[in-house]
Amino acid sequence: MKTLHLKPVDVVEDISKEDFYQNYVKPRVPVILKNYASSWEATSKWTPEYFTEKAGHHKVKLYGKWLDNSPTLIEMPPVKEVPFAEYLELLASSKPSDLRIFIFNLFKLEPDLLKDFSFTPIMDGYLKDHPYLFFGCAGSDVRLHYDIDLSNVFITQFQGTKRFILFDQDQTKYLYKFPFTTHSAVDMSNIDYNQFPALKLASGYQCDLHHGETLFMPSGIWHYIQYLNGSFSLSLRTLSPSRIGQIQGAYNVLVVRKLDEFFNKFYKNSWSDFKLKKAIERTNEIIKEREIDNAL
Ligand SMILES: O=C(O)CCC(=O)C(=O)O
Ligand SMILES: [Fe+2]
Repeated sequence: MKTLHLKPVDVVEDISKEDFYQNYVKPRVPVILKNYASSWEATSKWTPEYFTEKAGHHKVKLYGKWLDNSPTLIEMPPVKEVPFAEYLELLASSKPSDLRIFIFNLFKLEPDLLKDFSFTPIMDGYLKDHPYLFFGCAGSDVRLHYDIDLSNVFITQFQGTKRFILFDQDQTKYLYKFPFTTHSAVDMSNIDYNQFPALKLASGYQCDLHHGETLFMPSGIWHYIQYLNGSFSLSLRTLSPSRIGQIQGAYNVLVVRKLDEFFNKFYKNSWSDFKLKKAIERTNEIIKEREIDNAL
């Protein structure tokens, strides 16, 4: 990733609600919060062994590498379903694997676990019914995307380290976004600059998130994530801070996604081809415009 322009993410120990709002929420700047989860029992309690004992019998759906499917698909089909304990054993073994579990609301199955953390009152508007867990084996990654509902995310890391690459919404023009989705066409684990040259113009952030730390990802921020070793995260969400963001988020979920599903069903491969072609055309247009501006 040598040619990407990436700067570090701010790190703060403690911050007041007001300063957090003014410096990070409002301007949509990501930040690592060292102490967001410092009073949580979860940071010492939650291990693969603990989850195995508590919830190992539940069946979980495992997902593989996104590029093994059509890259324009929003919903990836699971590759298999296994007892949670079996997956946790693989995760803890440190063996490289693409297998992940995402948007997992284990708390519906095991509500006791809700006692192990709290919604840290640094911000209002938590979506308290939607605490999600994300698990990934060593070497797995999460494609470059932003969250369709445009919520803010507080993502707390457990057991290992994850690397994040982030881009503000104003960088979307360089990121080969598929129309009707919030996903990029670029494989960030191995960027093909011949196919996606505009990536060289994008500027973003990079950070590594370690056990017990929380990354604040503001509404609409693009994120690409690599699991450097087997680990998991808890993600807590709050509504987009602006009314327009809330309406746009609801519209994305209720209208844009549905249209994409509809066209996928009816036009299948030609719809995917169209989306990829558009993603490339629109972004490369920006490069052409810049070249023309520079030549004038
Ligand atoms: O950490 C992951 O596996 C994905 C997290 C993510 O995309 C999110 O919280 O929005
Ligand atoms: Fe996400």
